[in-house]
Amino acid sequence: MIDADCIFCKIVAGDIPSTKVLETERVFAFRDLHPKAPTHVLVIPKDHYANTAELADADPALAGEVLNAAAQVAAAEGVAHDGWRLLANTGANGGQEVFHVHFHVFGGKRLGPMLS
Ligand code: IU
Repeated sequence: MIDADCIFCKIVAGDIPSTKVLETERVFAFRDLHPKAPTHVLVIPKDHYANTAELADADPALAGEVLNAAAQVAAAEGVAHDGWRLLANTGANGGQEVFHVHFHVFGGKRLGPMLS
């Protein structure tokens, strides 16, 4: 399921360019345009779900695939050993700005207790 107005759906389709880091049958990962750490990758399901709750409710197996892909990204980026952060802002109060569910993979530096 694709949302024609969604920017991340357009990235998955290749209609908007991105720097791809990993792709599986149902998951896509690309570099964040405005990185907040040396490694900053967004991991998303190709199908459109607005947020983490929608994804988990509709397709828990896919949520697991996204989590697995995030760990693969961390390993491929060389940050798995020193540690990394997985973050999914959810909803307006959670700081979510793009309403296609995405998981941020941060790494490559010592992260503080919270990213503001
Ligand atoms: P948020 O969790 O919804 O706040 O994060 C959205 C992220 O998507 C943010 O870090 C942006 O820099 C990033 N991003 C991007 O990488 N490419 C885009 O075309 C757009 C946003 I729009």
